[in-house]
Amino acid sequence: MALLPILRFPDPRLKKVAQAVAQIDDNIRKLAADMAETMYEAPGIGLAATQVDVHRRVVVIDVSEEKNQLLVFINPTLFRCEGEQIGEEGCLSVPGIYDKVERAERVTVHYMDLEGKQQTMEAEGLLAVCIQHEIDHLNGIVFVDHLSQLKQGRIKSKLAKQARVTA
Ligand code: K1U
Ligand code: ZN
Repeated sequence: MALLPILRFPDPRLKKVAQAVAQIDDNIRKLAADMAETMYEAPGIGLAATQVDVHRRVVVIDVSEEKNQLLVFINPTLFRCEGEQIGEEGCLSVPGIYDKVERAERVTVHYMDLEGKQQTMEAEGLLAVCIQHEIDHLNGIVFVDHLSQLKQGRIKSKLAKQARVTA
């Protein structure tokens, strides 16, 4: 397995729309394993392939306390969204920035598992938020795109300042 470098906002590659996976092969299995290792090491509760500059529709998530409930979603699509919740989000591509985003409270997601079987999952709360956040990444959307232009400008300045300090 390998740790993968994570793209930082506002890298334009985060805006690419990922392509569907036609078939699960060794490349996709290795990508999912490397993404899981990268997510756990960061640490984070989710990661989309877009964030590691691979533009395929692959997502890994683990919202468990013990970090032992890895979920791998291939070609996830939101089938049903119900209710609303507003919660604080972070993003491994936007380090140190947290802000409130409105999301659906409950979602039904269709996806393929690593065996190539079509699956349906119902999720609510943090898992539902994380699924929506990661599918946004596959569509080239970062959580800060849900914030006002004013906030986006402030976040870009803050990240540029951080980058100068760490350079
Ligand atoms: O997609 C990502 O960048 C991962 C992101 C997922 C996410 C977090 C919060 C709300 C929605 C989606 C993260 O994992 S940010 C880091 C984080 O939330 C966290 C880190 C350590 C422990 C617990 C949470
Ligand atoms: Zn993110």
